[in-house]
Amino acid sequence: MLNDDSANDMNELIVKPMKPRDVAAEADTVDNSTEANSSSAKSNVTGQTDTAPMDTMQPDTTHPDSVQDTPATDEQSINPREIRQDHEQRRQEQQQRIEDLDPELLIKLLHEMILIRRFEEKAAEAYTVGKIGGFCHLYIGQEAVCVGSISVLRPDDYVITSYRDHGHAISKGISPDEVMAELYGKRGGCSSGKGGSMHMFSRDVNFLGGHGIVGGQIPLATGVAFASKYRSEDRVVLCYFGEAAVNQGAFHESLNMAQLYKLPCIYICENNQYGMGTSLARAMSMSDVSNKACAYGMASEFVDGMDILAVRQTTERAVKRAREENLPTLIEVRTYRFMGHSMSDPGNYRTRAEIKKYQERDPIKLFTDNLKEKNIIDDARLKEIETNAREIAAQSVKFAETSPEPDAKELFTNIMK
Ligand SMILES: Cc1ncc(C[n+]2csc(CCOP(=O)(O)OP(=O)(O)O)c2C)c(N)n1
Ligand SMILES: [Mg+2]
Repeated sequence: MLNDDSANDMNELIVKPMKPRDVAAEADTVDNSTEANSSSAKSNVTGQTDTAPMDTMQPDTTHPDSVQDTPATDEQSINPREIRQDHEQRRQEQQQRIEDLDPELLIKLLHEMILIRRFEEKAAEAYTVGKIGGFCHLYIGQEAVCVGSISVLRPDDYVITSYRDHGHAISKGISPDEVMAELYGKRGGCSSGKGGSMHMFSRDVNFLGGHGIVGGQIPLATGVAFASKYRSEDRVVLCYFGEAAVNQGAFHESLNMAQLYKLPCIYICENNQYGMGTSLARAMSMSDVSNKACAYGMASEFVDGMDILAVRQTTERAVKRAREENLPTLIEVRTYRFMGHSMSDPGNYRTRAEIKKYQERDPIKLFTDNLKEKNIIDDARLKEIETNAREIAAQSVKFAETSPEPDAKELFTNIMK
């Protein structure tokens, strides 16, 4: 059990009743730290990830995006038996899903997750030395969500998300070069260097942003789904947002309209359990997000966001419902961000033990270990994937650094007059 007020908030949040499919999330009540040592030793892929950015980042606590809340809490108790059961269950569930899928697809999914991880580590480095300015919200820990869900889309389907958008942009098909150049504010960026981290955009690949207003993208997605239906295009919209956006009126108005008008929109709540420095339990009266769909008679699902194949399967069902029946779905994906809210977050509101517990469930590590166990990849192939991802990430930095600054006259283009 956790042992102070803020920790109790967290505990209350994670032991809420789950639907049968969600058993994996129930194990959040135990600490995995004993597993930490054995599991990180198993993988080269994530072993290098765990320490690098966490230790090198120096948060700017004077930044307006800096978050301060509850002070750090103590260690949590450990129940090795529950930890083993939890790990075993997660392992078995994903291995069953692996059996149903084409090995090359599985490898592609792993490659994409690793690429996004390495890309963001490079972005963090560049931010730390002042080459990237402004806001920068990393997605590290949540990669299974965008990669798993976007993998079931057609290229002409739409994706729209919040400011935590680097992973979604890459998954939807914007090149890492263009995403990195956008982070650098350079002309080669996908928004010509005028948007920065929070405003990735590409009409070519139907990626409609990158939005800084919490929940602002939800009514936009609803409108895009309306347009798709109105034009009989059978294109679906994946709309991502954090759990804090669920408290916005725009979320409720959008779900009501989407169900009423039968729109092909899939609302994906990436519940990483914190809105800046505030835990979900302190901000939401009824924290079962997927249940909120009941108020609108909408289909809903809850899924473990650390299992890429579970996310993929759930989204596949929702896409079918949207494409074939013009019906929306609310999906709650339980996930966790390993880094601060943004690069300026000193992270005083959660313990190292809590972060470590979730790092043990790293979606890349779970998937890598399972693919190895099922003989889909071996160490040599994994090394190849890792090397390739690092090369692409390094190349994106070169591209961004050599890309020209936007022309001064660009200050007066693409603005409302
Ligand atoms: C309308 C609005 N209110 C407040 C903010 C400041 N703000 C930026 S991010 C954030 C937290 C959002 O958390 P969540 O929706 O859970 O997404 P996460 O950052 O966890 O991905 C807040 C309150 C904002 N950008 N927009
Ligand atoms: Mg959140």
